[in-house]
Amino acid sequence: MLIANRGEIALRINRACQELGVKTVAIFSEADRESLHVRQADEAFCVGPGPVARSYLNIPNIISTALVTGCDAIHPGYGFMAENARFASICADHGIVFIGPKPEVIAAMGDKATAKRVMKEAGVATTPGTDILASVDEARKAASKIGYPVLIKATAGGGGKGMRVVERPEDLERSFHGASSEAEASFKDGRVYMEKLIRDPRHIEVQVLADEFGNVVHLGERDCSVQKPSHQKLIEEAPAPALSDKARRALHEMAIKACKHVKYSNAGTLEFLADGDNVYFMEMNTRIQVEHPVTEMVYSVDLVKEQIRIASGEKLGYAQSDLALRGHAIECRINAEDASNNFAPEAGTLTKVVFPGGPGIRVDTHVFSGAQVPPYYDSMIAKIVAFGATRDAAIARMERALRETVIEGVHTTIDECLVILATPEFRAGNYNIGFLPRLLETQAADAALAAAAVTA
Ligand code: MV4
Repeated sequence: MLIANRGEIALRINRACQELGVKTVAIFSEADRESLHVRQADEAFCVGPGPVARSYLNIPNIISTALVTGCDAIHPGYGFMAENARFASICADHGIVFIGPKPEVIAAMGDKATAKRVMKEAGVATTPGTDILASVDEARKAASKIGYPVLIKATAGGGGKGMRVVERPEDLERSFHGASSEAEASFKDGRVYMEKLIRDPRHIEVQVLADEFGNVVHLGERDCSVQKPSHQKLIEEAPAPALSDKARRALHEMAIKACKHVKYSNAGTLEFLADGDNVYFMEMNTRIQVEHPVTEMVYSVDLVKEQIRIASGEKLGYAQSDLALRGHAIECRINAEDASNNFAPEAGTLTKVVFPGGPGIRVDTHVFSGAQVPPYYDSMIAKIVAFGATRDAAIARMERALRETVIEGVHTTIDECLVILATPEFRAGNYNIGFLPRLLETQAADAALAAAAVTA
């Protein structure tokens, strides 16, 4: 198998392959020559210089490496090629198995308005709203029918690009054109649609596994509401701490129904917004996600091994009733970023690195003392995952593990994670997508006051 990725997920995939007895081929950029994923794979080939467009996104170089080394399959990980339907079909054209769902399913879920329409057909709850809007006029009519505030979203979007909140009719025209031109500039697709704005929802996602014979299981949900103002997740946990049994069951059932409807195969995640016990489908991610380890810990599964088994044509070896949730797991993302400076990424040498251990702790990372953090890629350098019999036990373990961790040479998100874990809101499980942005505002105001006091 060729691993078309870098960093911790490349190591994660390599580990699954080693355990399954599958030989691996790593690819790397010139900036990643000394990286761990290169050393741990059975073979490794350079596919280009540091910038992603010339290496990890370089389709001809990746495909020729797979062909020259005789690979049967490519695992894309997350990011880069993971949700690229064209790449998946190029793999198929060359007789290489792409580890993920079929290209048509990737394409359908990648178009957010299409995904929503398909999910609605499947009987999944969606946010009140429209399909693609043809004009400002149509948008105006839709908004008065839905009721303000509304949200204009880019169909090619996801992650918040090309999204505008519209509070009042007089702002509609400007927001419609703003969202559309941002979408055109980012995705070369300016089409937008509209939804009712859900204020301060929680972001809850359901993990699914589906084989190529129509068998589908869910592996519960994760709460990923602790997000930076840039929509990047910082802390995730499983199960979601504040959800009624009824809402939880509805989420799981909708996820299964959705997968059967679209004939989904391989691992996937359905993202929902939760407003109290009302849940609405938002997007589907057709890949393994960064936060998959929290699910692995509470369901005792290896999601990457399952992906490989499914892609090689095996049936799921278990039914829903064989899967049981046990305990609680929390993940903190350790990024090479300055949390006190809008999480500005930092590149450089990690002069000292010591990771935590002990009961219930899992560390997924590709870095070590002396490793370089190149400037070209995502700033995440490690994921620390804590398991406990209860949520309180998992939190206590996470705090202990974060305090054991030493990373010198760059700023990291460790201290910010400790601040979050100590808040009454997080401890009570009482947080939503507005929580971290509000906490950061408070921290910035406190810092300004402290600076003023020093000056005085
Ligand atoms: C929403 C929403 C409120 N109401 N849709 C943000 C990124 C994109 N994937 C969808 N997003 C949202 N869609 C409606 N109808 C609020 C967000 C949102 C958000 C969602 C999940 C996690 C963090 C978020 C931060 C800001 C806004």
